[in-house]
Amino acid sequence: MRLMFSLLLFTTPAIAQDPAVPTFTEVSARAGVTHTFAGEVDYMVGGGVAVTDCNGDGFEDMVIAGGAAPAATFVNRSTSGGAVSFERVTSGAELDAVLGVYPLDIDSDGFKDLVLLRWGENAVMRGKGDCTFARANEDWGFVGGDEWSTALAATWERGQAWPTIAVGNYIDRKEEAFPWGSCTPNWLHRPAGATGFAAPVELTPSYCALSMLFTDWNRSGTPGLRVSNDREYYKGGQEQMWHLDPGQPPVLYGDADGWKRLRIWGMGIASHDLTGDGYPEYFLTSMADNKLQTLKPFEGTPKADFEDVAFAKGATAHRPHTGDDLRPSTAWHAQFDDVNNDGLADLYVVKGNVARMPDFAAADPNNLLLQRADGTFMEASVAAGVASTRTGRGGALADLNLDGRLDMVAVNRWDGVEVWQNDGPESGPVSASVALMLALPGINRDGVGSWIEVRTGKAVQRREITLGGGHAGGQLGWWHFGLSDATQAEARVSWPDGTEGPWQAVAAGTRYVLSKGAAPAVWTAAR
Ligand SMILES: [Ca+2]
Ligand SMILES: [Ca+2]
Ligand SMILES: [Ca+2]
Ligand SMILES: [Ca+2]
Repeated sequence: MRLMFSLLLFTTPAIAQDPAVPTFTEVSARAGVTHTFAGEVDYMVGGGVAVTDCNGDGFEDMVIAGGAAPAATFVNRSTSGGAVSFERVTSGAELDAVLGVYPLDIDSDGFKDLVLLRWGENAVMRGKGDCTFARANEDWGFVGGDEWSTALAATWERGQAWPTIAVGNYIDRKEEAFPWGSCTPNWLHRPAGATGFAAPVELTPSYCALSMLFTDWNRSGTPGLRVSNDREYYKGGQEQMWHLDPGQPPVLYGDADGWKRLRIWGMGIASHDLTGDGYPEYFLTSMADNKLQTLKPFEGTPKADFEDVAFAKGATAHRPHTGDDLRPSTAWHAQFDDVNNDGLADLYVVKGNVARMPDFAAADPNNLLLQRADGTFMEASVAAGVASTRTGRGGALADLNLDGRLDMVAVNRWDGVEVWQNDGPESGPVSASVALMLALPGINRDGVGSWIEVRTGKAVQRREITLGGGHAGGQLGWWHFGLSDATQAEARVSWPDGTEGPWQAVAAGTRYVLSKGAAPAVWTAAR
């Protein structure tokens, strides 16, 4: 793969100015999304949402973990540009004890499937294409185990026709009296042929993972597996990354790779190439200050040696930014995406106390950190109307009504899910976006592991298509790019096999399906 060592940053306006703040309207009840992540200590972590189109109409649907209550499926009934609207349906995914939900097309039949992470046996659910799902553990040889599963990442290893799924497991759930030091092994489910999984391999040592992400951090063409771990419960542990070379057993990154020990209360991973050098940055959520990692300067091939630039970028988000509770924050789901369509990825962080921990903020508002042209972040969640102080866990940014603006979801412990519709900035220019979906024939149809680039003038946005990270939930569907005031842009895809497509013209306000060796195909909603 040709690497881009471009130092071109996004076009800086002549006069430095703060980003436009979008206005969000809380619409949960009106939109028909009524659901709570319930349960006591067994459900102190988790509470994720899968956002994906499970019935092929192009509108993103949601499956949301319920903890002690059943998981819930909401089918999107919005119309293009209309009010966000969902209908709760019976999908077959109404299992209890669900902590996390991730979408992926495991059997590459074109229908999105689900992995349900549970307190107890995990389940893979085959999607039938109409937002119904059927248990497939037996058909696909998937060992669900009997652990406290809290994290997931998936990839298609080179040469494989079936995905590899990593599952993070938390504290030994039978050790209630003295859980410290009783982290259980994470599992790696690799393919056995083209139609199922082999017996899982333990990823030892394991340190109570709460988020995992396959990411090609050094653009080698083979992703590593990042694991973010909760220091509250491990002994002698740290953050981790695994080499996962095709046909080889997993090997931990260590001193020789440049890896440095870092201990945090790791709860969520978000990644995005913020600096424009072609390599992703990683935001790691924790308690108190969060980390924003970037590669240390290097010549030639990068080492896995990261520095924390959260303070310099204004992204520590370590205590409540509003209200009078001055105790430190507790952060969970995190996601980079461009909520104001100015071409700069913003950062959404969902927050909430573990339960009633007295040393941490009880009223802990979520963050919406808008990226400025100089790469620093500006807290805007109060102005945007999304500074929820519910006990947050999972979340998502996704365009739920296909109007070209990213809407917002938060899943809350002991409280209702919140959905906010993005109505754009109250004043100032209305910026446009383009939405892209990948389509490969055969296997890995959604192109997980691809990189999408979108170019407007000298500015290039780059996005790695990953499946995992966040906190206990993931997304697979449209990929959103803000275009500021550009009416035209060019898009290019580096596919998972390393093939780089050509730059191709795309127009603002339009949706495209990108396929290998074909012109971008305009996609139009039927409603
Ligand atoms: Ca749909
Ligand atoms: Ca499928
Ligand atoms: Ca932005
Ligand atoms: Ca929208």
